Amino acid sequence: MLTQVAIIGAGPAGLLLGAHLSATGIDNVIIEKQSADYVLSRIRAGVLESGTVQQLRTLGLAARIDVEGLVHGGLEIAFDGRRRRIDLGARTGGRKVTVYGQTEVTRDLMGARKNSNALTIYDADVVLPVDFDGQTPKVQFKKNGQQYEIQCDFIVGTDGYHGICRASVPSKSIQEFERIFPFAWLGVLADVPPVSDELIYVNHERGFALCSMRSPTRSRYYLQCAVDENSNAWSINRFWDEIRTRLDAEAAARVTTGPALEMSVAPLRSFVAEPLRFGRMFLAGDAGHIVPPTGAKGLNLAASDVYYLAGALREFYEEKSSAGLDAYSGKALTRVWQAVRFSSELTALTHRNDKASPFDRRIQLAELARLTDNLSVQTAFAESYTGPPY
Ligand code: RFL
Ligand code: PHB
Repeated sequence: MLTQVAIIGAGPAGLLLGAHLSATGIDNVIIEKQSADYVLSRIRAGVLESGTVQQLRTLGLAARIDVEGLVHGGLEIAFDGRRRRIDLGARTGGRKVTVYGQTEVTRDLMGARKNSNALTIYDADVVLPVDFDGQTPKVQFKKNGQQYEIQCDFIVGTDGYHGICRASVPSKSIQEFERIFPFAWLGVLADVPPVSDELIYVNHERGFALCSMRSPTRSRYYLQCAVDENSNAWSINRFWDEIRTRLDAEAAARVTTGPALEMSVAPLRSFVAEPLRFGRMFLAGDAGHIVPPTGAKGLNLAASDVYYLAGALREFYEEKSSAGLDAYSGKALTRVWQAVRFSSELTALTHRNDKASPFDRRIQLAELARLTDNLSVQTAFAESYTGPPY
């Protein structure tokens, strides 16, 4: 097989890149190790920056998001028994975020790809990027026991944190930066109305909590828990009790409980690989970097990487210029480190740290008061939360 760009991984990063390339007539193939149904069964992100939504709109893929997406102009931060609103729109000259599940973004992208001629190979085994340090890179894989090879101009690794692309780079050519947080999130998805129209980020002595949503009838809640927490040890009633305990009385009284559609534990980690280019192979999305979910940046960074890379590939094919490809890694990493900084800071601000002294706890509360009382601090927060323009 022959193609111009071989994309490894059909998560949101791979599918969005495929959509951009197909829209500019660049031939591309996506190779995914899971089935399409499995990819759609993963419950993940929920908050989209306007740049992410704008990309889907430009590609003509926002019909559903424009109807079903919930545009949020603010959020609440709860601590010390009180709740304070941050007006994202007012602090940023009108920038807002859209609550729309990653599952739905993926479904929209998959649907569009199905209607185009672009090839997606699901259930591929032993996927391997090879010869990306030379002029003729290839992707090898097995499907139904048969071996295949795709020759291409470029390989893009959008195969997530555990993928094969970053792992295929010789260790001397890559530098990795990592921070593992000493806690995790226990998440529940439930078909109950959200506690509020906007998200509530809660700092409580017992640990962080987050009240989020997917629609007016579907809620997403998270509780800070131990890294080795076993979700089987949690009944849904225990979960709801703990959510109510971490909320103030007024908000707690508004929590609607119900059975869990999904309950799972996610670790919190920051990770960045540098660079994001190795000869004719590029990394984008979680394959190159991970942030703790607190700042809702992971999917949005995957989208900004793809925006830069798609533009660079278009420039390469249409204008015969490599300048964009040469600049990709630096440009993407600049934005990535800003998001890593923001996500780490917001995690430290909102989570319980068992090693914190009473002094540290007082500083944390003072920081929270500074954020919620001071408009210039809110402006800096709101700019990061809504995402700087590309
Ligand atoms: P993905 O989604 O992991 O997709 C990678 C794809 O590659 C496939 N793959 C392979 N394919 C072929 N060969 C191999 N060897 C392969 N190895 C892997 C995988 O099967 C998969 O289909 O990465 P991508 O596309 O870069 O997308 C990144 C996002 O999924 C991720 O950053 C977000 O979900 C992070 N995240 C959030 N991001 C936000 O922007 N806003 C949020 O509100 C938000 N909330 C979250 C989150 C992540 C969470 N978890 C579970 C870590 C909340 C949670 C709880
Ligand atoms: C979610 O709805 O899954 C979500 C929302 C906001 C975050 C993280 C996750 O900061």
